[in-house]
Amino acid sequence: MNFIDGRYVAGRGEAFANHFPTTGEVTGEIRAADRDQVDAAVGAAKAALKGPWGRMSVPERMTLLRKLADGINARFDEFLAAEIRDTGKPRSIASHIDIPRGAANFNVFADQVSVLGTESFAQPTPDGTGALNYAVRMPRGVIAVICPWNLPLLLMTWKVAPALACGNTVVVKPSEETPATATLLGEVMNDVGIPAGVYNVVHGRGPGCAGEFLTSHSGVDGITFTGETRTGEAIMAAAARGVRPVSLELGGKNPGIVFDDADFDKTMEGIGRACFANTGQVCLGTERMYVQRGIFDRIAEGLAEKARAFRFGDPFDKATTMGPVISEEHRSKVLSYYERAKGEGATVIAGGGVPELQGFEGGYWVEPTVWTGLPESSPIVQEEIFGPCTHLTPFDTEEEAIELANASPYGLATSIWTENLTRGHRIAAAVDAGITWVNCWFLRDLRTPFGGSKASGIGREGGVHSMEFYSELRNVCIKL
Ligand code: NAD
Ligand code: 6OD
Repeated sequence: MNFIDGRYVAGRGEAFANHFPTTGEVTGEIRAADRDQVDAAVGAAKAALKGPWGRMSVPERMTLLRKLADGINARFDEFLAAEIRDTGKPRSIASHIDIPRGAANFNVFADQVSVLGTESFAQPTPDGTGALNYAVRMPRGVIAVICPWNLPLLLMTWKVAPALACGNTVVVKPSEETPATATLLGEVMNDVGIPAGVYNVVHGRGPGCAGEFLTSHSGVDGITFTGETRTGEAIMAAAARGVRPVSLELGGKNPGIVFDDADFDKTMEGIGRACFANTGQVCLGTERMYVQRGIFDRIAEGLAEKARAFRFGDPFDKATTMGPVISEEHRSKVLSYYERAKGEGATVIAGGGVPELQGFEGGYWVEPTVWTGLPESSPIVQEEIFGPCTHLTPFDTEEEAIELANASPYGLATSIWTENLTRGHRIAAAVDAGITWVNCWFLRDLRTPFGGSKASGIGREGGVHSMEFYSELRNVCIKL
């Protein structure tokens, strides 16, 4: 159901089936919002800016944000089940990452807005009186939030929380693959007393559907998007009409760099997650590994062992450690790269196919896969696959590793594995990436700038950087 102006309404647009990726079975029908319903959602969000929400003090908004975090935690199991049914991800992941972070985002941005200041300048004027300049921070207005399917609640609240903290209202368009948690959050919004129209959800696909109706709507004052780079280009073009600000968190083909002196066990634990966590469907994941020649064989074999050790199955079962990919369509895409790698003569050191799973034959399963032996020009090494797979290339010198890492149109994230921290700092400065981890991966401090370089995005969110995007500074000059 769409959630517009505080009420659930059936969509009047296209209807399509929602699937459980673990088995492929149909779990429900999604009725997309049509253009009029998107218009109604934007209208409700616009009107809410002028209602009680627009008059609320920062402490009042902070209190509501904290209640949202508490509200998610109070219904943790419902959010967990909804996320698992939409994505098929194991509960070990959803219960440790998706749902806790979905709640934590509201607390973090409640904290952030509490210390948000502006600048002021006082100086004499030639007539001897002086002038005081001060900046005031205003919400931008109605923010369109367009989200992907890989970490649905986490990535949606990562944008909704700071947008609300700054006093905006939002219209969310979740991925058509994962509508459930955004919908459920509407109930929590009502329960904690968020005024109607502040949080709206419209469902549907992107091009020619709810996504495009929303981003092209003239009532939208800013657009924040997480998803593929190509979609980001379309959204940026839509935002150009009306000169609306955009924040784009896009795709990646992230390199990991392992040096001979790396701590083997810690590196294996880290790169095992970086390559395979969430079935490889993490934008920060490592699909290109560069490994110094002296440790190459050990790392390759260690990673292959990790790949072989995953347990597939029912995501609600605590023993399951890897789920399927999100959809039949995405599986076809991932498997097309698996076939291509074989065709190009890759050495497949683990996986490369589809696991045989009794009882889950209709699900969208792929094997975690490790390759070596392809040239850097191969699409396997150049293009974002977004599956549980990685290609390993040996290198000899630090300079060579930097050159290989940077030979990509993307620049989202990298991880560097070495016990020589001087080298860690040096390489961090030389690699084109918005986020560099040294001897860790996806270790998050939500106050830090998060975003990509090159084709991986525009802008930074996180901490004060989110506040900058979701508010506008206006200057006032007073002649004293
Ligand atoms: P996607 O770009 O296909 O879709 C994302 C969202 O955009 C969906 O809600 C979709 O319906 C909507 N959309 C598609 N076309 C649109 C259009 N023309 N106008 C308006 N909305 C439109 O991405 P996905 O397949 O859902 O997610 C996977 C991608 O997201 C990967 O490329 C991944 O790297 C990227 N991603 C990036 C980050 C990051 O922080 N940089 C985080 C997660 C995922
Ligand atoms: O941790 C986050 O805040 C974040 N935006 C993670 C993105 C993960 C991409 O798949």
